[in-house]
Amino acid sequence: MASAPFKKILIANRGEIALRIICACKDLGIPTVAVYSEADRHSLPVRFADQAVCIGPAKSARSYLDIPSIISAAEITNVDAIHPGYGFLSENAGFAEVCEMSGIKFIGPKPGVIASMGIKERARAIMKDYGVPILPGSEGVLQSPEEAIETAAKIGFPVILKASAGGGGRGMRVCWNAEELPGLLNQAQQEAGAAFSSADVYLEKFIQAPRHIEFQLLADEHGNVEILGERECSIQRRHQKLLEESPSPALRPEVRNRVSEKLKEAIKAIGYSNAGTVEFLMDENGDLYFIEVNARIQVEHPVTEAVTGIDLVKSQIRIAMGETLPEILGGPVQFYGHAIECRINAENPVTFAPSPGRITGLNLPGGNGIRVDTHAYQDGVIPPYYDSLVAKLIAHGKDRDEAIARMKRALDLFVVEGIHTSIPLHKRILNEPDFVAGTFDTNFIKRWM
Ligand code: MV4
Repeated sequence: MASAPFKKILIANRGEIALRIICACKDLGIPTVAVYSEADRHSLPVRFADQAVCIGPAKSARSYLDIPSIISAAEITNVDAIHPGYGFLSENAGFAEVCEMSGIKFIGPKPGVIASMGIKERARAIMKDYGVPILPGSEGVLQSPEEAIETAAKIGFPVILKASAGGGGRGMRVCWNAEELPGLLNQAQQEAGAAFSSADVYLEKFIQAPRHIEFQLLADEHGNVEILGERECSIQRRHQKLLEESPSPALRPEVRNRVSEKLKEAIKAIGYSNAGTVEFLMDENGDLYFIEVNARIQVEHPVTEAVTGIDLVKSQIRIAMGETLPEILGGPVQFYGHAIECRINAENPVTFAPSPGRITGLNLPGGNGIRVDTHAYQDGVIPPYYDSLVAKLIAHGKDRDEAIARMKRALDLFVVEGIHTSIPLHKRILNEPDFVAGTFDTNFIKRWM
């Protein structure tokens, strides 16, 4: 079914995910091109890609976000595809379109689909149309303070105002009564207009102590869709996830099955292709409500890989080459055991302040059930310009208890010297009774600190 296998792939990213994509390409026998900023000249992706091109100075705006520089690098190295990783240009519909116009395959959904999923209020309306549960809220964008008050009165306070072009927690306002609603709506619209070039705001019932649960999907370019279970992502601080696991300890099988079936239909109808994540909030009754679609591979994808045995990045590339899901998966998706990921960040474990610098000592754990995805090496430098992710530590076991035990063992053997990391924080989380019991929500870290 493959239209034409790729002869060379450019990776428009850095750090651990660039290395992860290089590994998938090596597994497929496809040569790679790394692009790098001046700050990443001595990084492992540069070393392990077949070719490497410097695309500009350290600042992302002039390197990893610089579309003309990346397209130039792709043209001089004669690649036939670009993998954007996560962050940077991964959900930039304009970039996907420029790739397409330059005859380079963008490894991700079609530009029009990326654009429509980026309009959160539109994604919400589409999901509703296909029977995916959404929270009660406004029908589309709010047109006036009066409409906001009327809608909020109908569904009941508290409500949350969200920027339609926002996402990931930016441009939101929680509102507790009708008196403060017009002022908060105005603030939300101002902020959205300044930050996202669209002042569109919508409204939803506010869930005060939700769990964050997201479904992984793969869709080929021939209309086949598979849902690869969910990830529990409630352990986070200020919208930065710290620890993720699969399956969720809180999701009832009946809810998982019902939502998966609805999602499959919606994703088909949207014409979504490649890998994607659909985010939900779980309320205190254990019910799920759609919030947004992430049209990219995510940081926490390895926990899904662990429990399904499916290589998601390899699947992304094969989908982009025109292969079908039945060819790629080779049978029904099967789930085994439980997986947990700890994000090891270069940061102070108490203040969370970034802690860039040189790694003077390093011991990476291994052993049964342990995976480490990292671009870190002895004497390597974590630059201050980008996110602070140093490594992802993934533990897999037959059940949640075994995964936790293996994670604790691996954290004990994980040594990073020269910079501060979140390793001590993870050791503490893994010993918290609420974490061990699986009884936590998105306020876990805030409540605990
Ligand atoms: C919400 C919510 C409560 N009620 N929507 C934050 C990120 C963005 N993707 C959606 N977010 C939220 N939306 C309603 N109707 C609470 C959050 C939220 C949150 C969600 C997931 C994980 C962490 C969070 C932390 C604070 C707020």
